[in-house]
Amino acid sequence: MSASSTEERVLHNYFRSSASYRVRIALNLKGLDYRYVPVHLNRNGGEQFSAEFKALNPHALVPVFAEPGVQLTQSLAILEYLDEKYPQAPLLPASVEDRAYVRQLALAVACEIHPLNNLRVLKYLSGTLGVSDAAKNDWVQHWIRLGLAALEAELARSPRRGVFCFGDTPTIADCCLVPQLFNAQRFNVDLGDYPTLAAIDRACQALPAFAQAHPARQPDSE
Ligand SMILES: N[C@@H](CCC(=O)N[C@@H](CS)C(=O)NCC(=O)O)C(=O)O
Repeated sequence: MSASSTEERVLHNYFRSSASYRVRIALNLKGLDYRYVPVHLNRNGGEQFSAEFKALNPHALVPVFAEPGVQLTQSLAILEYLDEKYPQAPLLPASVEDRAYVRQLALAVACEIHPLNNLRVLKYLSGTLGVSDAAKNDWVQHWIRLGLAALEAELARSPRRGVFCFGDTPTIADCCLVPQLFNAQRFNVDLGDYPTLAAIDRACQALPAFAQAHPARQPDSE
């Protein structure tokens, strides 16, 4: 059960944003209700650039998470906060070594793949640098494939892998991987090349916490 009412816990986010999707999964895994505040990243030139939103996050990026006493940006910081504040359904393993390993996997997605394909990067490529749509798609697919191939190699050989990235309960690594795989499919990257990652994705999607966090199930979904 949640410690606060839905009105007190708020997630400013966008249905298709993978950083937002990570946090929705974690909130669901922990059984925490929240108020969904949509921020449309394309409409009106991008609602993330409004003065109102930039007062919440000067970086003009979703998600922003807030509950009494705390307002946070950066999805990984939010996931770690939730895990420390609400220890039910832990998102990190027990030992310090295993926790570092799980963070390593999560950061491989969050630092090495996702930032290169963020909306503002793609807008800069096509708008400022005049890159064609075909070249922009090549860019996106290149960085996704490079990152996913490395993760596939890493996880395929990992003795710590279970049904999920680490063992048989979901961790922050799965919270990051699943949205990245959704993103990959949006950009026509075939998951058949990554059988280990695809199997983890299927295991995650079978859990209501992941299924309910899916972009297609959100109130602002188009
Ligand atoms: N490292 C940040 C990334 C946040 C981020 O890049 N959010 C994207 C959506 S996934 C965004 O708001 N993009 C808006 C833009 O590029 O203008 C996090 O993990 O929260």
